[in-house]
Amino acid sequence: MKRKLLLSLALFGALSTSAQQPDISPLPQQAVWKEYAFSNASQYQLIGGAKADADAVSLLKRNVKIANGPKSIPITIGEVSDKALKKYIEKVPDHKEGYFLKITPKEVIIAGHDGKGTYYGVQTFLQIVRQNKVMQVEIHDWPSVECRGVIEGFYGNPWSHEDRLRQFDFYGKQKMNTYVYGPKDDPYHRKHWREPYPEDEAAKLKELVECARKNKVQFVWAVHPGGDIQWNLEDSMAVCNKLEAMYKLGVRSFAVFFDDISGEGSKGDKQAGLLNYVTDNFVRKHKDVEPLIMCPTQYNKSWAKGDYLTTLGEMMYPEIRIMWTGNSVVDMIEMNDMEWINGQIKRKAFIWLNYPVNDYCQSRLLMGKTYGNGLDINNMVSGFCANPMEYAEASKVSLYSIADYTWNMPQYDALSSWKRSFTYLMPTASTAFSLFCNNNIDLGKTGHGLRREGESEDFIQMDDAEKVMYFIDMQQSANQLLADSVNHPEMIAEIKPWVESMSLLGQRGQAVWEMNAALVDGDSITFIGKYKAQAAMERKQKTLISRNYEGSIVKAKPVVSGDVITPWINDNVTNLIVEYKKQYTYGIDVFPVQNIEDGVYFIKVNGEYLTDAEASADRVGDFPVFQEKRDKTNPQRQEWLIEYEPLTGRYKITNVQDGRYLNEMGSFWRDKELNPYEANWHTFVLTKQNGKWSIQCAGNAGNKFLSRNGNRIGNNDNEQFIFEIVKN
Ligand code: LOG
Repeated sequence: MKRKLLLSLALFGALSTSAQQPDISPLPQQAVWKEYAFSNASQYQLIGGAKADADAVSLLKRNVKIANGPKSIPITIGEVSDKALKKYIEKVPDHKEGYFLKITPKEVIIAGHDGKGTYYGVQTFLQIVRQNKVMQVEIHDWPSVECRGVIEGFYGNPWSHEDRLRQFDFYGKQKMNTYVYGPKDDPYHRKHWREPYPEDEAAKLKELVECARKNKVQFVWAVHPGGDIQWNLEDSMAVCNKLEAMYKLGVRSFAVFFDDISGEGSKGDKQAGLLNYVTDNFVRKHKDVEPLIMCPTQYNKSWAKGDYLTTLGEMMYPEIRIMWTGNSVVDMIEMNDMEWINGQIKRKAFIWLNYPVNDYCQSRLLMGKTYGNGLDINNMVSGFCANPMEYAEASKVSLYSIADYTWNMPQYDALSSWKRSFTYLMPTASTAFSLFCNNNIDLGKTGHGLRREGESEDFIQMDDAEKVMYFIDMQQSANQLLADSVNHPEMIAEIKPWVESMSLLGQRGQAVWEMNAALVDGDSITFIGKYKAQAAMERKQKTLISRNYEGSIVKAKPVVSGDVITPWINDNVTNLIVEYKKQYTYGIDVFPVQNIEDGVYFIKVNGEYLTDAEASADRVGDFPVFQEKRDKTNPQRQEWLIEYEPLTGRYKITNVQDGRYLNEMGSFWRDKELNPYEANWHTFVLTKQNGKWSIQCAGNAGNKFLSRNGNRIGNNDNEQFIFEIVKN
């Protein structure tokens, strides 16, 4: 009884002082909160509205009640240069896009450094008056980074028109001012860059540009000509013509991309020449066009060689901005990275952050916290844009934090920003959404190497009983999210295959538990029944497909908690089967059987032999290739030992010549010390159909299939029965 009383007292204390202090995002630079000012049912009277930024005023009018009356609270609004605001000149931060906002019981002041500043002041005001009780406050606020936002620069299904409209509304609210348009699979951006957009698409782009403008977002349209550009006047003019056509649709800022190309198009001096030509003949011909942005071919340090970057730095007009992804393609950015690149290009790099983009790890959603970028680089960058996932809504978890980070870098806190995003994005299902995000964090192993910490963090610490509860929670949260599609149809439609997978994972986890209990109880019938149910759910998980519509460029097979809970369940099922087989014979034919005998085999595709071509024990980063002919000198290079691995119930494949195992990428070890053999990573599921085999990764290595890729063996998402595995 006593304890209860104490608790409610504490709660009351908290309520009276800070319950109304709202979470403002992005976090303002300086805010001093005081007591209660007025109720949110108040009505207001505008002063200075005629002079003030029109978008700011219309935003305000759309969201609060404006009426002249004795009880109306006056809002003085405008730019500091306006007469009505002159006396606040000392209060308004001397920063582009900054603003001063003051709320007292008697009046409200919204004073922008400029039009965007006023607009952002209104956005902050609206977040505050959404509370029941509006608090008194004085806010001085300005952005840390000049260009903040998003680069739609991924491979795969470009965002839809509606996705983009919703994004711009979100950017306006989150004070992000830049959107770079460069979806790799828009043919008029890259492949057919010379051609104009068809009329209907042009009309949509025009609408987008207008919507961006209203939300104070600079719409930057990018052309990607490097794949086939000729370095002649005709093509230089073709670039200008295309940009001119986009100008007519309302675009006022442009970019030229040369990423992911090779050959003639990748020459630095030619690229610099083109950018200067376009500046002279297009940009400077218009009074209202911003300096160009260019994405270089060597856009990260690991690819930098020769004098490419310094040539760009010396040759290109200083106002042209140059993009940079960091030390590698996918990397977080720190101070010394900026010092290095800025020295090379003699200007401040414009960051293209390859996160949360998942076009190279499509089975995973990257919805973890956005961490790892330095908190001191704001003066070293000319812009900071994040490349998102093709899942526009799901990307907002990270983009919310990108807004926080770029607006107020010194005070950015990755964890609290991440948590705030759940309530902001999914207010009616934030707890379920939080659990979902917690299980969709890491990328797994990819060629780019980035990993993200914290996946299913709570689960790892839990004891057995808590784990069962967690599985139940996964299933229930999934149901809640699916039901919340009433409130958030777009978000749920995007993440649905992952949500369904999470539900099945939760149910499989519960089944594992029941199998374990049945084994302890000596109940073989229940054990087999639960095993079958679990296996059926696993099969169902494998049938889930994202983006499964006609015309979809990329379809994905969802993986949830691919590094923690999925392998945990798989390993436990395998161990339980091993235990069961020691004790019982009832029903054992339902388990996967050892379907190939241990022994030495050839692995062939289309009659060609998988070969450890230049075997030598100390080579690193090595991989086998397919060869047409039998190797006469070292026949063992083409022989593979396939062995059953009892702990995992899968197979290990090693080359007979030098004993190196085949790993989940279809390569040999990268480094003997760093990548020693581990059954959880390096065993495969072998399945036979019509005389041919599929070889599938499992355990910690995910569930991709090995396939033939050129003359190598690689992994991908498609089940392929292409391997002939034949006895020597
Ligand atoms: C592409 C980008 C892609 C990303 C991640 C740049 C500059 N270009 O390796 O379009 O989304 O990596 O896969 C890239 O990052 N190439």
